[in-house]
Amino acid sequence: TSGYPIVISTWDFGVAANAAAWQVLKNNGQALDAVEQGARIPEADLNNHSVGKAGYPDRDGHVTLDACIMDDQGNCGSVAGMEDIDHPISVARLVMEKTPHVMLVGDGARQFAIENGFKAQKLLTPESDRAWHEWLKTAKYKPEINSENNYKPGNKYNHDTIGMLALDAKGNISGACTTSGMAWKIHGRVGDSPIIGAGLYVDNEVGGATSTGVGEEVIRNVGSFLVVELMRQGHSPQQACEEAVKRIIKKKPQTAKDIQVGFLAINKKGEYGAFAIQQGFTYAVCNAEKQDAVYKGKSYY
Ligand code: SD4
Repeated sequence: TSGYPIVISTWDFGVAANAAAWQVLKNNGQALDAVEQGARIPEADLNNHSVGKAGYPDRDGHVTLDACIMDDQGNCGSVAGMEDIDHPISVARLVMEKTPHVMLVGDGARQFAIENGFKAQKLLTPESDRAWHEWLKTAKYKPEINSENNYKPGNKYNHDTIGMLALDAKGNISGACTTSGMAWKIHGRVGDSPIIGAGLYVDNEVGGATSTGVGEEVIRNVGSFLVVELMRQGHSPQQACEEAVKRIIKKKPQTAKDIQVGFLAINKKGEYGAFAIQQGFTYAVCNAEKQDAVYKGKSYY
């Protein structure tokens, strides 16, 4: 399978996000606009507890959001640990377009968003608040790395960070990644998702990659950059994702047994691939042929 325009996203809830991105791509729109519009869908979905509004909070009850975006020119923007703002992907884009910087964090990101017209609002929903109180009953003083990363096949909570990659009608690639991070994380913890090269990387000469799962292991291995570099060296997207997952396992075999990390990648031809440590990683693909395809990613275990 190859060709473009095309948009691919992590997890089955990527279908709805892809549909929004497709509205842009099918009308000859730019990949950058497509991934922003796509990522906004799960950010606004109150049933999704790992992205945007209604995301599960950190152990102190703060919903802190992470997102980044990267275009075909190598421009990128990112926000991390941002509170009270419901569309971090759009703030990340503004960081990219309106500032000389790549990354804004915490209060500074929030303030920048408000200065640019975003409204501060409460992101913790009653349902997420209940889940947090439930967790507090047994709370261990460290984040539960697998609490949201529930990769068991068929599990209805199989919802996670969204990473999205689009190739537009001109063959240009952009990507977006947005998340509320690990549920019950230590306040201030930042994962891979807003870090260029870790949670997302795009090189318009080669392709793009994004990741989901336990961000610490992805950061350690600069995962998405690694996938893109492997494609540059001639690997297919599928081979590149497999190689990057194996690198993570090789570095920390004991840790890797109990966690999930998945990569999703696309190259300039519109060929795509995915691979994860554990079973249960799904991804959504949307092109002119079929708009709502969901595939099971292959896995190491
Ligand atoms: C993180 N990779 O914050 C993200 C979130 C995620 O399962 O995918 N959690 O580490």
